[in-house]
Amino acid sequence: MKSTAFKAEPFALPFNSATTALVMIDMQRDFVEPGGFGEALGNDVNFVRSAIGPCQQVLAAARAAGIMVIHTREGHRADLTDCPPAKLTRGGKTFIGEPGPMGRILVRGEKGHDIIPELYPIAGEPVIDKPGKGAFYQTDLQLVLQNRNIKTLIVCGVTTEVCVTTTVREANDRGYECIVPQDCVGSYFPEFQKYALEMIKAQGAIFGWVSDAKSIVESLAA
Ligand code: TIU
Repeated sequence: MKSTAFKAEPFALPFNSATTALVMIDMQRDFVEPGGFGEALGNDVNFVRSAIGPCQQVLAAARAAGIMVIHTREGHRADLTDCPPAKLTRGGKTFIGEPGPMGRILVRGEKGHDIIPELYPIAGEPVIDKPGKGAFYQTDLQLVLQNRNIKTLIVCGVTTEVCVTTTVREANDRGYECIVPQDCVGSYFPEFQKYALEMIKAQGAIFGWVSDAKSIVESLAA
């Protein structure tokens, strides 16, 4: 059992590899490739694609270190019965469930809903399907973490100010210590990226810690 600390802001975060998990949030085609939900909402997906490379580095390091790896996907049942009507029309138009170049937008089982090939889960890595922005809402994520005695979460993915920080806030209230590598999260809005990260680490790590892929990789390999 290894015990060390992640270099982070506002201060180093001690962790134990046996009780640490990597949570890869919503690295789905729908958010990071053209023709998906993100673009339908009016966003330029090029802003979030910079996170893919650093996420690959952290994912490889997590697998090599043998820490738990969990992936999440935002999306809905094909009949949309789990999609709140208020979410369906968000953005002023119905996108969810509509046909697109990668299948029905944000619908489970469709090509656009799946995780990008660069970060595809391997056997033994749980995939959590979530109907909301937070990964704990209406999912069994907490049960999965509890059963493995996980205490520390490395949270990567998209988008920084939406699903990543919603999940960090949910996790923080449940007693998990979250660390976010800043280059492993992406936003369609550079200013939201900056302030979302600042909000996490402000006030003495009010929600969690902020680090970077290089530091996480080094710590996991130590
Ligand atoms: N729109 C946006 O920035 N994000 C989402 O709708 N979902 C996630 O962040 N995954």
